[in-house]
Amino acid sequence: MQYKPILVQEYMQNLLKGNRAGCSSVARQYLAKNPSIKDLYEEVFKVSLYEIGRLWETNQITVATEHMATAITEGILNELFEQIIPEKRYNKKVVVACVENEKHQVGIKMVADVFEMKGWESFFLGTGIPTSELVKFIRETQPDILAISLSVYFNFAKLLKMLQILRSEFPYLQIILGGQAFTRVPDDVFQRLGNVVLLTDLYLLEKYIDSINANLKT
Ligand code: B12
Repeated sequence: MQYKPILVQEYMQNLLKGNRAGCSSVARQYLAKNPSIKDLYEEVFKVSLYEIGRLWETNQITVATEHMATAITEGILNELFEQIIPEKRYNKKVVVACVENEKHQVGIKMVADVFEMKGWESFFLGTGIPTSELVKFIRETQPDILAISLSVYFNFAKLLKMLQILRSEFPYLQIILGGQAFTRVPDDVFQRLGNVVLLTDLYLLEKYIDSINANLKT
């Protein structure tokens, strides 16, 4: 019997019961079989939170249960953090943030972690950062990349405004984008954003970072 579907099911059951220790145990069992935290994020945490979203959207669980499930998963991400730092470090920095008014931060936290796994220094700003403050932070930290997340499509106009400001302040800054909202963005609209890279999951992100790291010295 495949272990992955069983572990996803167990993780979901523990999430719905609010059993944080049970969720932690499932994460450890997964890593014992497959020691890839990135795969654990994609195959267990993301799949489960998408299912939580479906249950919430169809009124099968309450908002409180959805909040609890998200908080437990964020807590486990933090627990795993010390396991993800590799010995090989590059002198590279990424600032990781959400579009203004965006309240979803689990996906972008995973993005920050993948950069750390790949030897980069990541600055995770979470949600609710006004663009003017982001601009100040970028000036201070001088990152090599800015990663931005957008989950809800109704914030797309805010993203456009944000990119306009960022481009005028930092014309050469590499910007990468991701998040569920982009499944709803038609290609021609995305092309108009210009000079940004869209990466829809952690596998594509890993390939993208690997291609940069291949040309770097530690
Ligand atoms: C938890 C949750 C919330 C929490 C978030 C708390 C938190 N701490 O993050 C709260 C309660 C705040 C919330 C609020 C809302 N939510 Co909500 N939420 C969710 C839920 C259940 C899980 C989100 C999550 O963590 N997913 C797991 C992560 C790992 O997945 P991810 O974000 O897609 O990230 C992956 C990729 O997209 C990618 N990625 C993401 N960002 C980036 C960035 C870069 C640079 C890269 C490379 C990759 C990348 O990497 C990740 C790994 O693959 C989803 C369900 C779902 N399908 O996700 C709904 C969902 C996202 N929410 C939704 C909605 C509608 C809302 C509300 C409008 C509800 C309301 N009426 O108030 C508000 C909007 C608030 C706002 N202004 O943003 C919809 C969005 C539909 C859409 N796309 O437009 C969803 C899909 C639920 C649904 N099925 O309807 N939500």
